[in-house]
Amino acid sequence: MKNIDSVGHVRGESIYLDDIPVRTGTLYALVYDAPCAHARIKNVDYSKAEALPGVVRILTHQDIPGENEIGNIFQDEPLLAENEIHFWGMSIALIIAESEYIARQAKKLISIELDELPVITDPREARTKNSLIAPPRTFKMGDAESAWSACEYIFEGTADTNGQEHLYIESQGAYAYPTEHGSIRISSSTQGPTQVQKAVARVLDIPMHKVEVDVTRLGGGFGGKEDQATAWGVLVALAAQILKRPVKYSLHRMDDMRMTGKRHPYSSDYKIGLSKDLKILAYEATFHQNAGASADLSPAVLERTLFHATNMYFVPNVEVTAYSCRTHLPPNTAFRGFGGPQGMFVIEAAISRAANELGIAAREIQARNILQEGDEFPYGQKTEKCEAQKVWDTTLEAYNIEQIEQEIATFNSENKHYKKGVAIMPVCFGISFTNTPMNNARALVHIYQDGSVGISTGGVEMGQGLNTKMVQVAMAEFSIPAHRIKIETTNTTRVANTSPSAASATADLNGKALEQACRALKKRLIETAAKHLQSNSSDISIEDEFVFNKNKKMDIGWEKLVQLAFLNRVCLSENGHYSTPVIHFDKAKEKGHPFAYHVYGNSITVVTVDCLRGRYEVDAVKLVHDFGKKMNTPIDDGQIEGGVVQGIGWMTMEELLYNDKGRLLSNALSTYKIPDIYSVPKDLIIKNLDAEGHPLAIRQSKAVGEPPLMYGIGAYFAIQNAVKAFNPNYDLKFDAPFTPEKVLMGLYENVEKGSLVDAVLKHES
Ligand code: MTE
Ligand code: LUZ
Ligand code: MOS
Repeated sequence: MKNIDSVGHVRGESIYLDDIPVRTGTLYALVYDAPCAHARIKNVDYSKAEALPGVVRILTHQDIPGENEIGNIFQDEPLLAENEIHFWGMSIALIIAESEYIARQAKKLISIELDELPVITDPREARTKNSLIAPPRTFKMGDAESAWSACEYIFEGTADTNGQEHLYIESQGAYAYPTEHGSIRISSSTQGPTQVQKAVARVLDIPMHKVEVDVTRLGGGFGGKEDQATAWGVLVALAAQILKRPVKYSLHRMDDMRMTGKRHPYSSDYKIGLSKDLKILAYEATFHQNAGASADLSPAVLERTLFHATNMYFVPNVEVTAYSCRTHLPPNTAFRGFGGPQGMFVIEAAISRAANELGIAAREIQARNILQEGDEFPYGQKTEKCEAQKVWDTTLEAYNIEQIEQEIATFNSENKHYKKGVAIMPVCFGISFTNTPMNNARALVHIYQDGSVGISTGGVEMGQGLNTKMVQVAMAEFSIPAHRIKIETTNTTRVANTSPSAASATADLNGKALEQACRALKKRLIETAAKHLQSNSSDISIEDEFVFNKNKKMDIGWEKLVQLAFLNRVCLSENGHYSTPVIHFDKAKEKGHPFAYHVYGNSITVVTVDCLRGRYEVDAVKLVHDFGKKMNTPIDDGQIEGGVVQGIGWMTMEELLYNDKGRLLSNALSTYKIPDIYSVPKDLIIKNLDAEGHPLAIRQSKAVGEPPLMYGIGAYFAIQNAVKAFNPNYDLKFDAPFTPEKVLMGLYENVEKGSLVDAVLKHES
């Protein structure tokens, strides 16, 4: 089934936040944000700005009727700065004007006096200074300490990954207007409407029932709108409440890039120990997460780093510790993979280091340590329906890894200035919010008198195809075609207390809630038909829009059936609720069963490096993915393609740069390079693993949103192998992204007289 939104997107008919027709009297908001990263505020002079015609009001923390607090996990994040600035771009005041242009003019008229304070941008420095968001966490299994003595080989090192700008196509924004009885309605580009609702209630000091949040769709979220859409929703609500007028804010790209948090950069240490036959006997890692200035979702992201620290491998002795380090960067936040990719990069780095030292291909180590059925993860959960070995084997066979390696060897021996490299990147990703209580959802279904169906769920469509999957669920349950079904906006008054659309679990959680609602309605319809036909409910079914009695088609179509029910005063609305069974986690012991199931996959990445220029191209990413019983091929394959390219971008070209004063230098698309059509692998092949799926996945179709991003990690190691093929003296470094500059440096380091590298440098042909 095609994505139901695709035609609207292509024609420009889909209604994003900035397409909502503007109401009469609408005012425009603009944040006045901090011009440095850490300082005490001595004085801010708004007088000139306030005097500008068209400026309606400038709001500061003093205008907040409730709490000046939007922190979710921890209460450490003011909406508007009070006496101190914690990061460059922190909101200090909100300018409200008759037009956006006037607001921008006014912003230039504000002046500030500051006492600058020392700035920390590096997480290791933050740890040394004990600047932590929360106490460190450690996951432990077996006894790494005593396992070292049994290891034949031990390797240690560091591995760093940089952050990543979400670059959702639609920037952050919100639009609020006051309604009756002191209530407020907010349209928000958020993955978490309830988060916005809760924060508005707290800041405005009104009950949640007076705050309605509505979301039509997002032009991408990628985690950047899980928690960080909240501030903008609260700001417009604050202004609308105080001024009793509609207030809108749609961020400019550079403002969005400067003021919002990103994927967390990590700086990590690893130690890996192997037996003579390449079994990983012990693994230790210490992760330093650059959390930025406040907690945001950092503690949850940190947790997922630990959950995925051993990726798709079984390691009997593990000790991994993670520090969430408070720095003076914008608070970093959820980003596709949610800390998982940062953890996986480190063990892949450790394996790559070991393979390099031992003079073998990394895959020889990888292959010896694949998770098996019943193996235990360091957090206590055991694999069940484990597809790891199967997905590993299928990938290597289906794409003939030996032949790929042979072709690369031949190419490299025949080409002096171009070298190819290959890497294998397996992925094992746990599905569920790691915070167990969040794993619940609701859906509200109305069947109207004409047989058409309206569905509301707590899930937000952000391009991932949720709405289409929800239509498919209802079609299957009712046995009716798509045109009878409409997916409504996500609205806190129709579906309350939602978890954000995140953790790749949106279709599972909301789809299962929707199934519950549809099944309850269908039961009532079947009872109606049974009564009408004087038959038994157990003999009645609905197939292809018709009632069947004892497998015989009756002259009762869907519309007639709905009419019958309505005339019999049967309730045609239902609210479904779902909470994931089985899962639990004990943070005191750091053990439990946090995930409903795992998604498995494996990929082969081949790159070509231009050894004169340091540039590279991704020739191919060939993968086998465990979709379970895939319910929508175009959507799920689209998720894989997007995820792979986004992962390659993170690993190879997207380079966030802050100066030592904490100012973002890569603050626009001219200085922050993202993948374009030329960065897409020339060959991207997706094969479905032949698998049963999992009963906790919606219609056995496993979650697909985040896992494919981690295939992109393969690009880092493939480039590394190509660099090594050119320059055998290259010292392995694990410091993503592997930008062309870094590649060039690697190609020409430690040059030996008489070597190929030396010859190239001397222009010898
Ligand atoms: N795909 C598109 N097109 N746009 C997005 O914003 N977000 C990703 C992924 N795929 C995203 C996307 C992230 S971070 C998550 S958690 C999942 O989609 C969320 O949707 P799901 O739970 O329905 O998979
Ligand atoms: N968000 C969250 C997530 O709050 N908890 C999670 O476990 C999670 N995992 C992935 C992405 N977002
Ligand atoms: Mo995705 S990082 O769970 O929004």
